[in-house]
Amino acid sequence: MKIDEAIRIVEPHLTQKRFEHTLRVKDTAINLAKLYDESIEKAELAAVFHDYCKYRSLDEMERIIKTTSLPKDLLNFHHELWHGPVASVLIDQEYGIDDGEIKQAIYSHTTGRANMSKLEMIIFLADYIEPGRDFPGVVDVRETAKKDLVLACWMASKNTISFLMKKNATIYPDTFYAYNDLTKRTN
Ligand code: DGI
Ligand code: FE
Ligand code: FE
Ligand code: FE
Repeated sequence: MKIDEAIRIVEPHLTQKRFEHTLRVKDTAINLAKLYDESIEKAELAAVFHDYCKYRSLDEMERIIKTTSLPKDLLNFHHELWHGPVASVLIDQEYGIDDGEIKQAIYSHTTGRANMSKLEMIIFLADYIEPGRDFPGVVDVRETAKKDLVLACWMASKNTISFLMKKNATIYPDTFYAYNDLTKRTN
C-alpha cells in the first residue's frame, strides 16, 4: 500500500491530535530506519497504522481479541494495551496488509516484547520519542536514539515501567519481557 493511501485511511479514525502524533511517529520512524538501515517503506507504513485502533470501542476490541488468535490474557489487563494487537489483525482483514514484520511492529508498539526485531524497536522507540512527547527523560532517550537503538529502547522501557509502578498500574508480561531482554542486549 502507498503511504498516501494509508494516511487517508487512518486519518478519519483518529482525533486531530492523534493524527498529528501519527505523522510525527512516521517521520521519526523514517529517520530511525535510515539511521539503522531498515526498510523505510515498512517503517512508515507500520508507523502510520500503529494507532489505527486507538479509538475503537472496548466492545469491538474485546470481540476481536476473543474471536481471533490474539492472546486472551490481554483482556485481564488495561484496555490501553489492546489497540496495537487489534490493529495488527484489522489491517490485514480490512486492507490485506499481511506483512508479518509490519503487523508485529504494530502489535508490540505499546509494550515491546522479548526479541524485538529492528523494525519493532524502531516503531516502539519512534512512538516514545516523537517530537511532541514530553515524558520525563525523553530528551536523553532522543539523544541516545541517534547512537544506539537497543540502548534507547531499553531506556524507554525502563522509564515506562517506572512510570507504571509509580501509578500502581498492573504491568503486562511483555512489558517486562521487553525490559529484561533489552537489558541483556545492552552491555
Ligand atoms: O498509543 P500511544 O499513546 O501513542 O502510546 P502507547 O501505545 O505506547 O501507549 C502508551 C500507554 O500505555 C502509556 O500510558 C503506558 C501504557 N503502557 C505500556 N505498557 C503498559 C502500559 N499500561 C499498563 N497498564 N500496563 C503495561 O504493561
Ligand atoms: Fe499506541
Ligand atoms: Fe509507546
Ligand atoms: Fe502512538
